[in-house]
Amino acid sequence: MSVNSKKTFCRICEAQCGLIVHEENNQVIKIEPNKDHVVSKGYACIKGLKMGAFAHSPDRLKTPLKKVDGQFVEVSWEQALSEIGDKLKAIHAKHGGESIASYMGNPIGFSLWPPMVMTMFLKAFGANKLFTPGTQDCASKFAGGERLFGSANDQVFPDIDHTQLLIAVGSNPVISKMSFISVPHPMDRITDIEKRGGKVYWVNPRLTESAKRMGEYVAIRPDTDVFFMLGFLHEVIERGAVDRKHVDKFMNGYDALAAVAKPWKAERVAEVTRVPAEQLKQMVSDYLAADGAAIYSSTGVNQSRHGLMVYWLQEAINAISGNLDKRGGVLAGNSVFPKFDAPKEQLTSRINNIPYINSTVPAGIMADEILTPGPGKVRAMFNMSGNPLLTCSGSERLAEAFDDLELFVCLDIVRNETAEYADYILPGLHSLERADVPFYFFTMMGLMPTRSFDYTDPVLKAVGEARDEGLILRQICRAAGKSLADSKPLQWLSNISEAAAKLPLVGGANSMDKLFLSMMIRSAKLGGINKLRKHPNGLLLEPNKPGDYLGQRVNTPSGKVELAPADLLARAAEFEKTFADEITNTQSLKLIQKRERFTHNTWAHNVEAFVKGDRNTNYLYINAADASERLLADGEMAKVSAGGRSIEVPVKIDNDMMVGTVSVPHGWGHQEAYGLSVARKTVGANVNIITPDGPDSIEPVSGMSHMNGVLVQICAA
Ligand SMILES: Nc1nc2c(c(=O)[nH]1)N[C@H]1C(S)=C(S)[C@@H](COP(=O)(O)OP(=O)(O)OC[C@H]3O[C@@H](n4cnc5c(=O)[nH]c(N)nc54)[C@H](O)[C@@H]3O)O[C@H]1N2
Ligand SMILES: Nc1nc2c(c(=O)[nH]1)N[C@H]1C(S)=C(S)[C@@H](COP(=O)(O)OP(=O)(O)OC[C@H]3O[C@@H](n4cnc5c(=O)[nH]c(N)nc54)[C@H](O)[C@@H]3O)O[C@H]1N2
Ligand code: SF4
Ligand SMILES: [Mo]
Repeated sequence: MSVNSKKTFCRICEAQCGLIVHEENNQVIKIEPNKDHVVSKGYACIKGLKMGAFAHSPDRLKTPLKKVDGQFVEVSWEQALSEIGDKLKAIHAKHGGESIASYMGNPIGFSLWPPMVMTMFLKAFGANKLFTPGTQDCASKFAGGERLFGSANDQVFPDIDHTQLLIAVGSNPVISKMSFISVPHPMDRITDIEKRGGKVYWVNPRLTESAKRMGEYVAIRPDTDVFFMLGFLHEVIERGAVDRKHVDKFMNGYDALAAVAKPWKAERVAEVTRVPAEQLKQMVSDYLAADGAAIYSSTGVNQSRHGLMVYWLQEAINAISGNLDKRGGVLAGNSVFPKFDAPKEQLTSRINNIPYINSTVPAGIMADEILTPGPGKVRAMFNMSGNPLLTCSGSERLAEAFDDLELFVCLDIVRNETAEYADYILPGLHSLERADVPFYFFTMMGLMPTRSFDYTDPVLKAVGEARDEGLILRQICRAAGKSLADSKPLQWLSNISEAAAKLPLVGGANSMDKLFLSMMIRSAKLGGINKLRKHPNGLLLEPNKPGDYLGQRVNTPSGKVELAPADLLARAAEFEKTFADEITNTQSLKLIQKRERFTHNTWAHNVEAFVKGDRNTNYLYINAADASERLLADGEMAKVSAGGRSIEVPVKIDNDMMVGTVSVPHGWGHQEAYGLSVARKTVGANVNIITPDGPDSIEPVSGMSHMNGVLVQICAA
C-alpha cells in the first residue's frame, strides 16, 4: 500500500482549517496544515493535526451495543434497529411526538447532513424537542438576531481585516479561535490591526493569552458586561456622536434606546464593572475616532445571565455609531446557500411556557422536560454526538433524568459518560470518514470575513460497522414505521438511495448524503460535487460588500434594524435591581469558564498526548489574594460550592485571574467513563455539577444557561 495524501478541512471548530491527511491502509500517518488553502493558508492547531488519534482511538465503537442486565453487549445492526424501532413505535403510539426528544451535540454540528436528518427524523414523529449546546454557547445571539435584524440567522461580525478598532469582550482567540466569525489563525489578523495603526481592547475578567500578546487589557468583573455596554452607550449618546438622519433612515426605536442608557454614566457603572470610568471614556473616544470600529462579544458573555442584553446594547452601539454595514465596522453575513425562512410559529416548552429558541428547547430545562410528569413528558431520547451529562448544567439531575427514560439511544464514536445511561449505543462516523461542506454558520449565515467554500470526500473508510449518523436515523425511522419529515416521497427516496448504494457501481454505504450535498451545492450556484473537487484548496467566493445591508437585506417586518425590541425594553426595567444586587455581591467570588489549548469540551481528554503530566485534571484558578484569604495554597484541594452542591479540585494560584474571579474549566469528571480508556484515568471534576439548572436559572427569552459569573463559595477540601 502506498501513502495517499488527501486534502480536507477540519471540523472541530469554526475556523475549519484546510488540512492534508497522509493516509496508508486507512491509517492516518500524519496530518499537515494545507498551506495552499485559500483561507487558512497553512494554519492549523494541535487538535486538527492530532485528529488521527480520535479517529483511530482504541475506544472507537465498532458495533452497536445494547445494555443487558446493566452491561453493554455487542449486537447486530438488524437487532439494534428493529428493537429501537419497535420501542419507539410503542412510545409514540402511547405518548405521542412530544414524548420523543433529541440532544444534538457540538462536533456533528460542523457537518451539514446528519443535523439535517435529525430534524427530518424528529418531524417524522411530530416531535419538536431538540436540545443542542446552542443554549450553552450562543443562543443569546440567535435571540438578538431575531429581534434586531429579523432572524436568528441574521448575524453580524467584525470586518476584522479593515477595522481600526476592535473591542473584544469575553473572547480569547489564542486558545479558542473565535465564534460567529470564521478566522483560522485569528491572532495574525488581529495583530494586523495594530500594524495598520489601529487598536485592540480585550475586556475580560482574566488576563488572557490573547491580551498578553497584544492590545490593551480591560479587567471587568464577570457578568457585569451589561453595565459596561450601558455606560458605553450612554457616552456615545452624550457626546452627540449619533447621526440621527442615518439612524432614522435605517433604524427604529432610537429614542427608547437612548432612554434606557440615560441613567448609566461611566462613573456609576464602574461601581460594579470595576472598569475605571476614565478607561471606558478613552475606549469610547478611540471607538468614535476610528474609521471603522467594532465591538464584538463572544461566549464568555453569552454564558452570563445577561448575554442577550449585552448583545442588544453592543449591536445597537455598532449600529447608531454608523459602524454597522461599514468597511472596518461590523458586516452582516451573506449566506452561501439561499436563506430559508425560520418557522414563524413560536413554540414554548411545557415547563413554565419557556420559549424555544431557534427551534430548540433550552438545555437548562432538559432534566425538567424528562422528569416532570404529565403530557409531553420525554420518554425516548436520541443523543447524537453529545455528552450532555458533563456539558449541560445540573449534571446530577440530568443523571437522574437519563435513568428515568424508557428509551435512550446514543450515537457516538466512543462510549462517553452520557452513553453509560443509554439502552443502545450506535457507532457513528468520525468526521474524517464523512463527505462534507462547511457548516451552517458559513453556509446559512455567512459569518466569514473571507467568503469561501469547500467540499471534502471522506478521507478514511468507516471503522468496523460504524455508519453515517444520517443513515442510522433514516433506518430507525423506517424501523419505527415512519417516514422522514413525515413525507412518504422522502422516505421512499431514502430507501431507494440506501438500496442503490449497495450496488457496486454506485458505491459507498450511503448515497443520499451525496445527493443532498450536491443539491445544496447547486442551490448555491456552485456547480456540483465534481466541480468543487477541482478546488481542493477551497474556493474563494465573492467578497463581503460593506453597504449592501442597511435598507436592503434587513429581515425585520419594517425592513429597519430594531433598536428597541419590546421584550428587551421590558427586561431593561430590571437593570436598577440587577445593579443593586451586584453592589451587594461585590465581595463574593464569581466562577467563570476557561478553555485550554489541549482541551475541546469533553472529548479531547481521551487523547493521551493532551492529558499528559499535570494536564490530567482541571484546576481551580484563583488569584493569590483570594486564595490566601481562604487559607488555600497552590496544589491543595479546594471545595467549590454553589446552590448547595460542591466539587473538589486542586488549587492553581493564578494572578491572571481578576480578584474576585475564579475559574474551573468544564468537560472534566471522567472517572466513570468506562468506555474511555485514557480519559477515565484523569482526575478532574465536573464543574456542571454546581452550575445552576432548571427554569429559573436560564436567561429569559434566549434560554441561555448561566455558566459564567456564578456566585461560589470556596474553602479547603
Ligand atoms: N460549565 C461549562 N459548560 C459548558 C461550557 C462552558 O464553557 N462551561 N461550554 C459549552 C459549549 S460552548 C459547548 S459547545 C458544549 C459542548 O457539549 P457537547 O456537544 O455535549 O460535548 P462534546 O464534548 O463536544 O462532545 C460530544 C461527543 O461527540 C462525539 N463525537 C465527536 N465527533 C463525532 C461525530 O462525528 N459523530 C458522532 N456521532 N459523535 C461525535 C465525541 O466523542 C463526544 O462524546 O459544552 C458546553 N458546556
Ligand atoms: N482549545 C479549545 N478551543 C475551543 C473550545 C475548547 O473547548 N477548547 N471550544 C470551542 C467552542 S465549542 C466554542 S463555543 C468556542 C468559544 O470560543 P469564544 O467564543 O472565543 O469564547 P471562549 O474561549 O469561551 O472565551 C471566553 C472568554 O470570556 C471570558 N469571560 C468569562 N466570563 C466573562 C464575563 O462575564 N465577561 C467577560 N467580558 N468575559 C468573560 C473568559 O475569561 C474567556 O477568556 O471555542 C471553541 N474553541
Ligand atoms: S483551529 Fe479549529 S478548525 Fe483549525 S485545526 Fe484547530 S480545531 Fe481544527
Ligand atoms: Mo460551543
